[in-house]
Amino acid sequence: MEKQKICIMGLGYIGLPTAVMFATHGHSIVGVDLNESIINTLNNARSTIKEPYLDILVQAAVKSGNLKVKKTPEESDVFIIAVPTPVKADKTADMSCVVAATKAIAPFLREGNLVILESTSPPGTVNEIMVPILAESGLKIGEQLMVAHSPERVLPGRILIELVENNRIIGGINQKSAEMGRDLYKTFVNGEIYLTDVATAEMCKIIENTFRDVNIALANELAMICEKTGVNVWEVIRLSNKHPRVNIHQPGPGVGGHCLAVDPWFIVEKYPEETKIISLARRTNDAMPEHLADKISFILKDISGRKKITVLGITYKPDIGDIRESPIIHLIGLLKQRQDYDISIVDPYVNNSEYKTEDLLSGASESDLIILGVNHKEFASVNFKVVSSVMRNRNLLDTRNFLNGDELERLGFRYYLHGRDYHL
Ligand code: SAJ
Repeated sequence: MEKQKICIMGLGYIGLPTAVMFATHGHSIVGVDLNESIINTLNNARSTIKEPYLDILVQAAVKSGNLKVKKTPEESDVFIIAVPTPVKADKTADMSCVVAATKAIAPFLREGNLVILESTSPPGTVNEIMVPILAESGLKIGEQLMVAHSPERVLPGRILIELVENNRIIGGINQKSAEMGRDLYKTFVNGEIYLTDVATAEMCKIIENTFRDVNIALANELAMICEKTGVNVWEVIRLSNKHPRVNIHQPGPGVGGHCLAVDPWFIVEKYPEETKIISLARRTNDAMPEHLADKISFILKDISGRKKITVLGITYKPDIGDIRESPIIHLIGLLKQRQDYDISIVDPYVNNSEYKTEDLLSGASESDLIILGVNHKEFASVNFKVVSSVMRNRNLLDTRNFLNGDELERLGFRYYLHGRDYHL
C-alpha cells in the first residue's frame, strides 16, 4: 500500500504502539494527545509507556521523521481514534473522550478519508455517537467518508507481539469501509483480518472480555465453595481441565485492569434485563477483595497489638507495572478501612508516589502476615528463610497458588492458600 498519512487520536496503551507500528512500516503519523508531558517526552523519542521493546520502536519512529506528536489533529488520509472509554461511578461508559476526539477531527475531514474507532465501546457507538458528529463535516457518510471499528485486542505486556500476530476484526459501516481498514492494517498485521459490520465488531470485542470475566467469576465462586468444602480448588481445576472440553480459569484476588473489569458493564448498560449472568459475574469478581479481607482478619485475629501486613505485588497482573483497577489495591483500601494495620508494599514493577514500595526485607521486618498478591516472576526466587527471620509472626497468604506451601511450612510459616484454607 502506498504511504498514508494517519492521524492517531490518543497516545495511550493502544494509540502509541499502533502509531509506532505504522510509522516504522513507512506511513507518516501525526499522533495527537492532550497531555503536554506525553507530547514532549515522545517528541524527544522517549516512550511514555513501559512495554517490552516499545522504547526502541518509539525512538526509531520519531528519529525517522515518520512520527510527530502534537496537540491538535491535521488533514490526513486516515484518522484512528484510540482514546480511553472508562466506566463511570454509576457503571455506565464515559464516552466523553470519543465524542471530543470525533469532534476534533471533524473540521479536518476530506473526501476519501477513513475514520477508524479502536477504543472499546458500548454496542451502537459508531452509528449512534460518531456518525452524527462526522456527518457535520458535510461529507456523505459511506460515500465520501468511510467509517470502521477495529477493536484493539492486545494483551498488556505482549502488546507489540500481539499487534502483529493477533487476528483482527474490522467492522465497516459498509463493505468499502471495512476493506479500506483491512488494506491499512495489513501493513503490519500477520494474523487473519476478518471483515464484518460495525455492530458485530462492537459486540465481538465486548463479549471477548466478558467471556473471560464470567469464566474467572466461575473459578472464584468455585474457590469459595472449595474453601467451605475443605477441598483444594487449584487441584480441582487442574484435574477438571484434563477433560477435553473444560477450561476453568484461575481464581484469585479479583479482576483488574482497564478491560475485563470495565467492558462487561458496557453491555449491562445497554441490555440490563438480559445481562443477568454478566452483571452477577462482574459483582462476584469485584467482591473478591472483600472475601480476602475477611480471611485476613481471621488469620490475624489472635495477634495482639498493632499488626503489620506485607503485600508482595500490587499490580493488576504479573510482570507489569499497571495498577489500574488492581484488586490488591482495593484490598489494601479495605484493610485500612477495617483496622489500623501497618501495611508495607513490595513491588519491583511499581514506582508510584501514592503507593510507596520498600525492599523485601524492610517490608517484611516485624511483619505478622505476608500476602502474595501478584505472582511477579521475581517472587519465585525469594529466600523465605531469610524473610522469616525478620518477621514477628510467620503467616503467609498466597492468593495465586504461586509459592511452595510445603517448603514454607518447613520454614515455620503458617501457609494459607486462597481457595483451600478458610475456617471461620
Ligand atoms: N485473571 C484471573 N484469572 C484468570 C485470568 C485473568 O483472575 O484466569 C485476572 C488477572 O489477574 C487480571 C485480570 O484478570 O487482574 C485481567 O487480566 P487478563 O490478562 O486476562 O487480561 P487484560 O485485561 O490484561 O487484557 C484483556 C485481553 N482480553 C482477552 O484476553 C479476552 C486483551 O486481549 C484485550 O485486548 C484487553 O483485555 C483489552 O484491552 O480489552
